[in-house]
Amino acid sequence: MSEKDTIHIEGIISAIAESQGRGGRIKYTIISSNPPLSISIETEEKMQLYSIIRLSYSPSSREASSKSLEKIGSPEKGKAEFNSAIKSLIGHLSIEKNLEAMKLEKSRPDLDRITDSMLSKLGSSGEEFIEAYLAGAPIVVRFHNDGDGSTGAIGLYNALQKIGEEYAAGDRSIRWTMHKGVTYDMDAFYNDSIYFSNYAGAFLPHVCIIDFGTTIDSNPAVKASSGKCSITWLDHHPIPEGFLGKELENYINPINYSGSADYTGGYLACTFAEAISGVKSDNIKEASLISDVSKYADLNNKEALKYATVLDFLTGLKDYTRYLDGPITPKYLTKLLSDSEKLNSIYSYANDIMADSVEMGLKYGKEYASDSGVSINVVDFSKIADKYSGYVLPGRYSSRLQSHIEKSGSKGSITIVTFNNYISIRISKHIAEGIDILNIIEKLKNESEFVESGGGHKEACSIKIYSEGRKEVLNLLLKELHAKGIGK
Ligand SMILES: [Mn+2]
Repeated sequence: MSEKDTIHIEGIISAIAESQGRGGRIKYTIISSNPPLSISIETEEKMQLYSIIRLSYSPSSREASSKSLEKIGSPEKGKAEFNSAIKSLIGHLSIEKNLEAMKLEKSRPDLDRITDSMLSKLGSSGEEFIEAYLAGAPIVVRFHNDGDGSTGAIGLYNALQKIGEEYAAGDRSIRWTMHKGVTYDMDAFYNDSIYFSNYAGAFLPHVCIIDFGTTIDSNPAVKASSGKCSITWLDHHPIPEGFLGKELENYINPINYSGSADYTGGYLACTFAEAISGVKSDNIKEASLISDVSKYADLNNKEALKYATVLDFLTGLKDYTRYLDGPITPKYLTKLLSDSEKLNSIYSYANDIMADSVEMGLKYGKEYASDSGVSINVVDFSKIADKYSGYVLPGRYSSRLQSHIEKSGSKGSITIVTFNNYISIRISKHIAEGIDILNIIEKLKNESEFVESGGGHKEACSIKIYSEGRKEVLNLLLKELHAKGIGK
């Protein structure tokens, strides 16, 4: 660090993290109001939370000198001044201005209307999140392992990069985790708790959940998190009765703001990210709509379609290490999406595999035609899983197969894909009402001891079964459909 561009900064210690991995060194985060900055620095020196300190800092190299630390004010004094210091720093992000700009945005009227009704919530939750981030609280971001969840993580990552470039120096404690499954369960919570240990600070540690978790199975972790960490929860799934997460201060779901599940999780997280940073991620947002088969999806947006296909492909792999040389993080994905050669090659590969597997499904599947032209196609997914081990999850596969059948001139279709203890069902929109598949599933629950659970939407749902009863459940399901005059 050269002497000549060094300035002296005064600030308040807002976070202390001790870690064995640092060889006895302690990481401190310091909030300065002038210049507005959050600095993380490592030293062996022992200091107290809220102590006021002076240190030398080089704006050009964005480095602080750990040798220069000097205590100049007591923790009592620092604590009394801390609130105005952090508010002054956050003030520079001009979240209010971002929200105003978003209000004027009218490129997607249907979606903008929902965004508008969420704006003040996005602003207040965003402010809490970014306060914790800049004050050095450890953060875990968990994003769902699909195109929708990963677009949300990318949007948030890009926002934090921009804010970090302007207002933060030194390492942040943030971990990005691709999350399998739809529950924020106790395993995940314990895992996060370990990451949060050895930390003391002005704010609680923070978990950000993107695009999953709205189920009563998350309730134990929601309860356990109370007082231990704050949760910013960005999800768009239907809220079941008794789900405790919806009571959390920073639970945001467009369903509660005159929207529906078609306002996707990734779209929501990117909008949240825009509120705190002003960074727009239009094609990434659009990709989330395509990935989640939202009614707002614009399939003519070729760039977004490419992103969605590639992200769906990579996040659905059982073993992505065969394709990538690093873990799936938003940093990695951002780099990949901007590398057009790599992007194009994965895109065409993903399309080829999908086309092959759809062809295979049609070839080996069983078709039940009916006079009306509506057909039922039953496909055993295990053959496809054998061949393309690791790619294509059965649920996503049934969506693709269904849309392929619909496009090839059918008058309507019911696609049934079976795999292990799972049956995935897709039904064409115009016949879904008459079939009332959710009612059929309820019937099957009573009729067969092999049905464990089931549910979803009228056009897309699944049944969890005990695999030894697959044949029985499938036959009962077909019988119900035949009784409605389909496939017989
Ligand atoms: Mn989603």
